[in-house]
Amino acid sequence: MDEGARVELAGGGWIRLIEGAFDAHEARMAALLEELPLCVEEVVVFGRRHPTPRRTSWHGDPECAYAYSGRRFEPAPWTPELARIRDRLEDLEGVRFNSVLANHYRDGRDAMGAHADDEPELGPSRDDVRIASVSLGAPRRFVLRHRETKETLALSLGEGSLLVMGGALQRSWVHGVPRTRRPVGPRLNLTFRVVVPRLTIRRPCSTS
Ligand SMILES: O=C(O)CCC(=O)C(=O)O
Repeated sequence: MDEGARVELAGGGWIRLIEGAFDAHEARMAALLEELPLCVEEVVVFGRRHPTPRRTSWHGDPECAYAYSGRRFEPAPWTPELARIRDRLEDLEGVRFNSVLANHYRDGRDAMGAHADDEPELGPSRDDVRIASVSLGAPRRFVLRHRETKETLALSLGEGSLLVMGGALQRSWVHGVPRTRRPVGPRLNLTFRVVVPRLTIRRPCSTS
């Protein structure tokens, strides 16, 4: 894959990987690990509660609540380092991301199962969802799989890298970070998103 080039994928989605988009990654990761209220959340899968195999925290503008895996998360405020990265992404991408999910993988046992970021909060259409994923710390394998053809694409997301996913990728492909038996150090991943705040439905006033 050409550094920084946009790669079109089957089904109308695309990805772009920029290695080393963010410098000073060790200091950034240390600052973020201090600032973020990371914790192991319980999610509901097939009616059963499970602890997530990683630590997470959800941040954003006040109206950016987000629901996934049977839970609804209210956003914690932007921290100084998250806001710096968000502002840099706005310069790079021309998109004002209003929320971010932080995922802390403590070692190779921490992982994220195959899924698509296709929650209704990301807009009415799954054909144009932009996600900017910033990785700090140990490189991990990131695997994309086409829902129908099962074609797979594996990337290594190294420290300071930026992976942008766009178009209809979330409709046609799933992605995840598999467990590994290799000894790997901690990694912090930040997936910046644009949440469309829920519309307030106003009932017409009674005229009688
Ligand atoms: O850690 C990663 O690179 C993936 C994170 C992810 O898929 C997500 O936050 O939805």
